Amino acid sequence: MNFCCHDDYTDTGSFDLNDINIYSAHQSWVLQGKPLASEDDSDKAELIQFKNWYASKNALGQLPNLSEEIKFLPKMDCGDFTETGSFDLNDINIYSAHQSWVLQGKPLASESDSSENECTKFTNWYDSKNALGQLANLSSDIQHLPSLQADTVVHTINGDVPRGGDADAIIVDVDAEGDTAGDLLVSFDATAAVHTNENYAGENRIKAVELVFDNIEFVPTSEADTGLSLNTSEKQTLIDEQYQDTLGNKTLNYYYDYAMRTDGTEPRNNKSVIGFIDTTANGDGELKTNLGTLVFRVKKDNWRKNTEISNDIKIADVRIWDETCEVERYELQGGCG
Ligand SMILES: [Ca+2]
Ligand SMILES: [Ca+2]
Repeated sequence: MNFCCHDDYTDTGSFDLNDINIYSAHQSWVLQGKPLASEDDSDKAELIQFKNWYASKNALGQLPNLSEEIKFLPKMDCGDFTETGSFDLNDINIYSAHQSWVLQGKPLASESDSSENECTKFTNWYDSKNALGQLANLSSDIQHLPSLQADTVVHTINGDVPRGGDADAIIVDVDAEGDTAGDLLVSFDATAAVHTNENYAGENRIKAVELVFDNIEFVPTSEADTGLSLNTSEKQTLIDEQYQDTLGNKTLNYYYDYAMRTDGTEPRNNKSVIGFIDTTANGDGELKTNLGTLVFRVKKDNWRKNTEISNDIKIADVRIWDETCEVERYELQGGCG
């Protein structure tokens, strides 16, 4: 999910009743199979089709007046607040309640919520109002909040996610100071991985990651000490201690034979791939949001530049596998548009 969208359908820079009416009507339009107001609309853009349909229903008194023009349609990535893969009544209730929460100055259900993330604050407030019978029951959990076009982050239940993912999805750096001087650092924002299959219906789990370098060789100093470690938002792990293949063997996997490259297209035996296999030790992979930002560290004795090719340290290819592990299923996206 890269949130390259927003939930201000009138483009006014704020949430108001028009937006709720549009959101709610749009959902019913989608559920009805996107009926056209007239046959002439069949080759028009979806926004026009919806606007004309709304106007036709409004003329019949079946939809409320709007005081602002419809400028954007709800998009699944942003407008599916429960992340169930479809628009439903829960989403309408969340959208509507969120607007009233914002208008009230984002009150907290309890003082102890002040250190919680924004999505949790709203969820707890919603629950407190629901307990009083003032807001409808939800049958799915709130996963992220509505956002405005100017917002640089989207508030999710796991914290804030930059809109469009991290612009520098892969950052390669060499630690210059202290005990770790000379270590190779690779930072990878797992939340910026967007599934390439539009019909993917999985849970956005990442099973495995391979990073292909053009001009770096990795050098194991011993079988036990791979020199590789991995930080996620929750823990630091030495890769050789944590990750095993399906036979229970350690999977450092430098892929010596697999990774022969010269300029990123032609094979050459320079040992340039890190295989980071099985984020959950033979499980189904880990949720992108749980992985957060992965930081790989390669100790200074365990890598060297192949200056024959270039002095630049760079990653040529990123292969991110989903829980099926059958084909490459994600690509990194930074920024929108
Ligand atoms: Ca608006
Ligand atoms: Ca939903």
